[in-house]
Amino acid sequence: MNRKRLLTRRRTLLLGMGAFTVAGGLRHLNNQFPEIVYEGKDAIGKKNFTVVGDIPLRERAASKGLIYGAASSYRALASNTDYATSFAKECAILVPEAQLKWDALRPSPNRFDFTRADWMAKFARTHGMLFRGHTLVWHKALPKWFAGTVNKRNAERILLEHIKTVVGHYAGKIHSWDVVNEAVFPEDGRSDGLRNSPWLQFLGAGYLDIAFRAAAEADPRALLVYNDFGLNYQYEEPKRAAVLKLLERLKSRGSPVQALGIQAHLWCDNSSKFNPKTLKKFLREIANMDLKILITELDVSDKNLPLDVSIRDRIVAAIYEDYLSAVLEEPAVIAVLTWGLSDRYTWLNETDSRKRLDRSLVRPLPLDTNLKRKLAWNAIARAFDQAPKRHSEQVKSE
Ligand code: 9MR
Repeated sequence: MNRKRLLTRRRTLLLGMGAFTVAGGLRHLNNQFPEIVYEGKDAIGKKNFTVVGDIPLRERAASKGLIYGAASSYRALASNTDYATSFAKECAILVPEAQLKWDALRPSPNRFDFTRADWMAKFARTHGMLFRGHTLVWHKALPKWFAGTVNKRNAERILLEHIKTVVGHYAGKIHSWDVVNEAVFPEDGRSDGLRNSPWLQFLGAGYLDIAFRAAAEADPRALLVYNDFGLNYQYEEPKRAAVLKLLERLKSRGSPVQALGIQAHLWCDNSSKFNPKTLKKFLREIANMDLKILITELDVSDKNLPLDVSIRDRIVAAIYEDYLSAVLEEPAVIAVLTWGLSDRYTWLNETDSRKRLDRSLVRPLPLDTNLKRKLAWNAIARAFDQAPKRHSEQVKSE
């Protein structure tokens, strides 16, 4: 359906007390309930998201040369066997949601604790899943001791030691590493678009080169990824431009970045629309730099949607399908990971919940809290089923 028809077929959802149409926006009615208009394909309409068969997502993806998987916490996998079973059934790759971050691995400046991360690596191996690393360099999830210990004089040594130890620990056993996470933040006002993070303050822009080189040295087989958010929506053009600039700079200096990770935490409101054309053009530009692309943290927040679960699930599913069918047209996209698998375990219930709205739980992921497949699962399955087939040599794996 073309854009014009899409607009004319726009469906309006009216909530709360009053009713008025918002052209392309979300507005609060006397601070009560928001009104949403989602202009995606048949979002609230007739579409029933039919899927053929009950083949799990990992197999549907694999049949197209794609990898599907998800993030999980250690606690969820280790404490809930039904969840662990669903995870192994649906996912071909596991990324620890927190257990490979500095605050998890570094209880003190001189000690590394791999206990939980190793448990997860073993879980992945036991169930024939790839294992993915997140993340070596980030301005968040730093241990308490970091601020009082790391400074301009020792930052390079400490960073190199961290990368050598952690990447070395999983060398040959890991699919890919988010070497640097979220280093671009045009809002900080620098001409190169880089975030004014502690690493930048200690080491200058060269910290990214240092990190990618050290990671390549510690594990020449892992795919080395630059990972970031804010790359999908139309208004995020400055961030896309700054990320492209960063990747070009890294490549021109011979730093071994091999892929872009696009987080894709999506949400539902009309000011946040993605334009498939713009998005695909960006993906092509990345691919033309000889980089692979991974969708690393996909989920769809329903916090602005009405209480009615059936409406929420349809809109969330429509966004999954619209987004994935656009990005999977780009052959350089080799993997899709959702940031969680079941609504029972999602960061959005902690940080972006409906607490101030109606206190209901959010439903951003493919399985519900009882591990039942939702329309979002159907939408992902449909997008994989429709995706063009990749050539197997494009997918780097163990
Ligand atoms: O989902 C993660 C949450 O459980 C952690 O508390 C938090 C801090 O470590 O990180 C969350 O994951 C983030 C990811 O590491 C980077 N992109 C944004 C994710 C959601 O905040």
